[in-house]
Amino acid sequence: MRAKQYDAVVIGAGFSGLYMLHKLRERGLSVRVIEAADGVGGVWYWSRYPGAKCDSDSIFYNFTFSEELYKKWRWKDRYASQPEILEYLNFVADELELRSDIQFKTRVTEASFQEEEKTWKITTDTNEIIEAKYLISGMGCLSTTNIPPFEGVSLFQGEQYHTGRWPHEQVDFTGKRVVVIGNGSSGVQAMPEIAKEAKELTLLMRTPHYVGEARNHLLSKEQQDEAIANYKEIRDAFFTTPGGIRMFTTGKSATEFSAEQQKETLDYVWKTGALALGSAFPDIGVNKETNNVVAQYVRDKIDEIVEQPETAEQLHPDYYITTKRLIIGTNFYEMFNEDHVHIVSLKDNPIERIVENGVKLRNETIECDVIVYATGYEAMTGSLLKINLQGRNGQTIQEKWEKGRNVSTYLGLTMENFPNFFMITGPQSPSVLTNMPSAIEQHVDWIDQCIGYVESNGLQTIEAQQNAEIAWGKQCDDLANSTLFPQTNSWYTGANIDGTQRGFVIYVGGLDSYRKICDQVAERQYEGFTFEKAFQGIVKSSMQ
Ligand code: N01
Repeated sequence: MRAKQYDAVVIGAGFSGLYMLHKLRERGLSVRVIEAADGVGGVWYWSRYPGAKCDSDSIFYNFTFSEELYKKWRWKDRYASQPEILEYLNFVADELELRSDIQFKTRVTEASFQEEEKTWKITTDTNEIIEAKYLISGMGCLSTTNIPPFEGVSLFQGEQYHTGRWPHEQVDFTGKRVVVIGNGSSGVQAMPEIAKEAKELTLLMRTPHYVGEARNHLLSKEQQDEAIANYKEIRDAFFTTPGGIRMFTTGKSATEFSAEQQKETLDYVWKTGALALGSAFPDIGVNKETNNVVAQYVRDKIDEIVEQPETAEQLHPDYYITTKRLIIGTNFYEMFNEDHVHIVSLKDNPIERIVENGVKLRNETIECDVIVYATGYEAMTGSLLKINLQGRNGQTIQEKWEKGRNVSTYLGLTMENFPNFFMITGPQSPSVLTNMPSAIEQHVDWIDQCIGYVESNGLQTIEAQQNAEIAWGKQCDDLANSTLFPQTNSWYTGANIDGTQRGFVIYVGGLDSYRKICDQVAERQYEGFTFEKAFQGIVKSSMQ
């Protein structure tokens, strides 16, 4: 079979893939985006569970690279719902006329670097072979769903759904007994909606989490106009803030305030909503005292809201707040005051298996008609490890990363032995600690510039140097180890997936600092990279 040929193949048609396609096409390259779904949207195509919303203020949850595009769109809600975000991404695809270069219903199964031709040979599940000089992953960090390997899943006689692979048709919970496994962002958003219909709703909870208030509301015409008028400020936040988003902050440690002032500040955050529990006192991630002030505030709020003291106690989280992804919700704690909503702690009573009529725990069986797995994702590395990706000399990514236990990248963007391969929001970049569109724009812009450099210098390949990769890994580890993050087992550390424990693979220094580092690497003629030039052999940039 004759291979199709493109300059670049991009995997995934979510935020990352759409913008990457647009940039490379503007550069005059031929690009093919390969997408498994039958529409654009990435994770927002699949996560159709009830209550699914973003938790960044929606005015920041969009592209800012084009003022014209930004100003053509108006968000309806403070936090955009999944249907609205999907609508937005379809709008982007239409405005930029992207669809003709996207191949839907196709999954990349294998990609291997061809030493002689200096190209990537990409194989799909539709048995196509595509060759491209550049291969770019736009698969994101949270797209491969985690369904824990419970025994007996196929025996269950009722309905079963995963929040990250929700059916397109509305699921009717009316009069049904529903079990939800998991109370991360997805479970917390879905449960209050499911509780409105279900006869009984039981949360099977492994770890209680901190849930702040979202305070969603419709945006008024004035608020929409203001967002549009503030384009420059919004874009500025993408560049100059650690999270790529403007958040409320006092700019000081909680320890600099009296107990009354701390409470006043946190009352304000609770009343106004958003993820600001994590930003009100910027040392929350490094100072145990500050951390405990905010954590205790949430525990007190739980006691205030939840009427049954035993239930409130069960819901008390005890890890350092923000070391697992902070969650915001609507009516989450209030929901437990309803007679038909129950909570079962899995702490001393773990799930043993799924049975025909429900979930068998060590001490009891919870009978139900529907099981909702809100059990999250094989975060950070899952999607990349699913593809048989082979770099130089046939080295696979599974080998390089020791099946996810020893992740190693340069800047979270590239890897030694994998020339001309780029990751958008890959591990060891700021990714999930930021407003995702901000991180995506920065990565796509950098990759686009880098490809421009390779092309304009007549180079065949660009590849991370081993020493640059080692130094980057150390920088990421040192930064993470100066915070409280590694002290908690979480999906940040891969601890949610059996056997994937791997340390903390996110750059915690903030998107603003990270951007400066990436820009500096580019300004220094791609410091830390090696290039190959046709007929002239290998050219090394500095940092050798
Ligand atoms: O997944 P999660 P999620 N037995 O991994 C539990 C983004 N997101 O889909 O904490 C029993 O956070 C697990 O328990 P534990 C956002 O970045 C954003 O909710 O590991 N329970 C946990 O309670 C978010 O952080 C939005 O002990 C098991 C839950 O399942 C990320 O996606 C909306 C289990 C999984 O929580 C993931 O969120 C939704 C087992 N074997 C998602 N395995 C926005 O608002 C797992 N659990 C933008």
